[in-house]
Amino acid sequence: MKRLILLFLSFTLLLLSGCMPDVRQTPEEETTLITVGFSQVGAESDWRVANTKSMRESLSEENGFELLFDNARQKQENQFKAIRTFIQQDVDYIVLAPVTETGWESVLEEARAADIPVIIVDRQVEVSDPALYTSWVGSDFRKTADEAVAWLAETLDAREEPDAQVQILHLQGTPGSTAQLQRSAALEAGAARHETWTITAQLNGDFTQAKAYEETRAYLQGNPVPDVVYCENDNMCFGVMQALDERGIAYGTGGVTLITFDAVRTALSYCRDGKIDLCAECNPLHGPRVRAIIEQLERGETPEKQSYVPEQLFTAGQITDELLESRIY
Ligand code: GZL
Repeated sequence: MKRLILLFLSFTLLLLSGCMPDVRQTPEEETTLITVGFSQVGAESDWRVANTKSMRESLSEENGFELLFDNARQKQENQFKAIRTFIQQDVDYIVLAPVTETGWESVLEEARAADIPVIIVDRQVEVSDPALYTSWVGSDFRKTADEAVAWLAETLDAREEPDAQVQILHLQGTPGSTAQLQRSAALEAGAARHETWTITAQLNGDFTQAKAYEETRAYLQGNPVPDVVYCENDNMCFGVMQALDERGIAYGTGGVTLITFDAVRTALSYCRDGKIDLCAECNPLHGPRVRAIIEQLERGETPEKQSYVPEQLFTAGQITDELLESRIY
């Protein structure tokens, strides 16, 4: 009896803490809704919150879906648990936003064995058999990052002393995530092409403002102020700004050059105000494409294996009040 009470209490605690995936409300035979289990990375950034909102709005009941959502709190283990729970609940589709690229073989094999199609969104998975997932929706991370590095090269070349040494502080996102791997590779390739560029440190900010602030604050206590800070997402850039503000260090126009990825509305407004020099967009609005893919599958059609969302670079001159008002995220 004691064990039963303990079991009930632990299940209740898990449920109340939000650490459990949503539970299917209607048995398969009693609903016409398409049941989708969505394993989301977490809520670490403004980008992630916008991504979740886009998925919820597209995979809504009024659009014919029952969405079971799980927030993995940036832990792959939690995503494994969520996917296995979705399989047990016999969902019609699984959507996975993988926290990192590796380690997905066995759980995707389990989904395939259960005959549940898996759609990958945002970051990519590294699997031996690409048939383990039906389709992927996301960004061309490397292309956008190469464009951001090219912008930095052009900007530095236009300085009064184009051959002066450049110290670059690099704030990296979650290690092993596609966004981190590709954005880091672009900067490292840029530094290899420009002998005056030095990446002074690569700090892991885990795509969060708090960790980026702590790492940058500690870095500044023992190192000279960098010329450039390359932030692999906006929330880490906000943390860097916080640390620079604390020391009264100017940034943006006339100060430390700040480059950031995502281009959420807050970052764009800083960019318009000359506080951030470049915002490289990373479009989180995957919901409509995932809905379209599922509807294709429901019609017996074969969706594209990969589909890229549109994005661009922003500098101050392009950012008007109208553009800011028009932004969905
Ligand atoms: C990019 C996405 C990254 C964002 C961050 O597609 O994986 O994760 O750039 C988010 O804001 O945390």
